[in-house]
Amino acid sequence: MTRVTVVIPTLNEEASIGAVIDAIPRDIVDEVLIVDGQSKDRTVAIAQEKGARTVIELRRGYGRAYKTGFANAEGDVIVTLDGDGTYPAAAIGDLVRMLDAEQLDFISCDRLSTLKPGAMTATHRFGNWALAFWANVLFRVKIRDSQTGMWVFRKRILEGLTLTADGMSFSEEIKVEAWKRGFRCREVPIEYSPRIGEAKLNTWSDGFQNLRFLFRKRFSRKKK
Ligand SMILES: Nc1nc2c(ncn2[C@@H]2O[C@H](COP(=O)(O)OP(=O)(O)OP(=O)(O)O)[C@@H](O)[C@H]2O)c(=O)[nH]1
Ligand SMILES: [Mg+2]
Repeated sequence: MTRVTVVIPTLNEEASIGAVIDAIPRDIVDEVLIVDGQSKDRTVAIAQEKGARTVIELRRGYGRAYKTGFANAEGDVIVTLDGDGTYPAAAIGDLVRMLDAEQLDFISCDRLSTLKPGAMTATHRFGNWALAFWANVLFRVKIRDSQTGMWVFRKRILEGLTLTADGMSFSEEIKVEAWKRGFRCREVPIEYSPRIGEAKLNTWSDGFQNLRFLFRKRFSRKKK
């Protein structure tokens, strides 16, 4: 039997984390693992009340939190989500079944194909387009939504990926790596909703950092 772990990094998501965990289908998901960056609010208490396992990662960063989460996940299949209510947890069952039925290694959930007005600002839409454009040019891949934070993948592929980013660039890096290392990857459209609670992403600094990261990764002399 395939075991499924949902990993969610959190930083002050008390307004939404309870509803996010409640929406996860427990008939298919064996473990919900919260990687908390020492939230100052009730995020961890709420997650524990809802039956999630929690680990604390004091080192800052979205990518850092995921690396810790993946190392602690018990499942053979890992599903990722934000703690802010933007991703459709209810779709997890269909996505995991698709991974198995189509014998895929990595599904990246594409927010941009079916984006509703209001779910993403025009600036973020442009940033997403620009970052995907450069990822595709630099790494000769074909990814529509390079920044989505919802992925469904087999844990074993992590051994074959070189994941260097500790910040927000982790999201584009894991996709570029999965695609270019020859794993069976697919993008599947999902519905994306407006965020609940305060954003941790800084549009301009994270946007430029993600762009710079792509160039650095591509042209770094170290063989990665
Ligand atoms: N543990 C941990 N979690 C983090 C950190 N930074 C962000 N997160 C969490 O990672 C998830 C993604 O961060 P968001 O702020 O939603 O970033 P985003 O989705 O790019 O931006 P929005 O579109 O505004 O939601 C959220 O659940 C955050 O709480 C961090 O440094 N440590
Ligand atoms: Mg988010």
